[in-house]
Amino acid sequence: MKSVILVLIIVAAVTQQTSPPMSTDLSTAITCATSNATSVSCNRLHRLTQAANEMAEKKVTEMMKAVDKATEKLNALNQTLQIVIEYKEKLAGIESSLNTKYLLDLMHLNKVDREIRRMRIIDEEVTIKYNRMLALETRAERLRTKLEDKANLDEQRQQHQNLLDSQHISFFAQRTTSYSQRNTLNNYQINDLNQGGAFNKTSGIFTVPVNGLYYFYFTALKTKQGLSGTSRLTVQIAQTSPPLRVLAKGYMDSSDWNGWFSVQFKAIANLVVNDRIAVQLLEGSIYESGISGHVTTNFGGYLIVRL
Ligand SMILES: *[C@@H]1O[C@H](CO)[C@@H](O)[C@H](O)[C@H]1NC(C)=O
Ligand SMILES: *[C@@H]1O[C@H](CO)[C@@H](O)[C@H](O)[C@H]1NC(C)=O
Ligand SMILES: *[C@H]1O[C@H](CO)[C@@H](O)[C@H](O)[C@H]1NC(C)=O
Repeated sequence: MKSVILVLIIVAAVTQQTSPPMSTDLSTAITCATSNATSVSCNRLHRLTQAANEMAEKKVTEMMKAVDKATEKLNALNQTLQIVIEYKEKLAGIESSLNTKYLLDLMHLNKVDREIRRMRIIDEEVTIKYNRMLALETRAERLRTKLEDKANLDEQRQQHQNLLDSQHISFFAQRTTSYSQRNTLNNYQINDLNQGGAFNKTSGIFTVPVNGLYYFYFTALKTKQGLSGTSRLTVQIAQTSPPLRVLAKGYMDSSDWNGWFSVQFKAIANLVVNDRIAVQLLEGSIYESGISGHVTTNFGGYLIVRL
């Protein structure tokens, strides 16, 4: 009964626009429902009811379809939502890893920062060391200059020393016995001074050790005519290394029996290494008493200056 009324209401609603006013149809429906009428109006009502049922079924079907569609859409949305959720999770994961990476980067940056600061310190140290090196170089340069100056000074000093050295080439020799050989005066018995060792007292020869200007001197006593047989005495200082070159000569001629005459001469000569200088007796004889402390024959010389 209830469902019939509902159907009627639905029919009434559906047919509202095309049918006659509701009051007529509603009364007819109630009549047809209560009395088992088979009237024309009831048949019409029946047909209407059927049509309404069909339409309702159709509507229900449509609604079900709509519900299905809505469900599909909901599912699709749910899927989308799931995807979104997954994305969100993924994003969260990415964010987390990004955070981790950020922290790592921050640590790395801190490290880099520390490194930069350290390098700046090193850089400053390098600068300081570089400046120090420059200062040292300047000092080294000054020292070099000083050393050069010192070397120059040393050279000058050496030259000066040479001048002093020149005083160390000198000799003085004496004979203690008479001599009458026509020869180079040799065998000097006394030779206390022989700086530089250039004089050979055995041969009586002075061998020039360095180029330079030399001074020589000779002194001897002429033997009396009565003892030597001649009144003459001739001696000379000569460069005996050939060719012979006479540097100085002393000559004495006295017939006086009792007189004692000393012959003296000296020479300055510019000589070169290995020149040989000696005294030669050319004539007469040289006297020596042989008494100790009474020596009258001497030959000496020295380097004045190197040339
Ligand atoms: C959405 O989908 C998930 C799994 O795919 C399911 O667990 C959940 O119940 C669904 N939600 C709705 C409202 O359908
Ligand atoms: C000195 O002269 C003598 C005689 O000529 C010679 O025998 C001797 O070797 C010479 N001495 C030196 C050191 O040359
Ligand atoms: C209505 O009529 C039908 C046959 O047309 C019958 O079967 C039914 O019993 C009747 N009902 C009433 C209440 O008269």
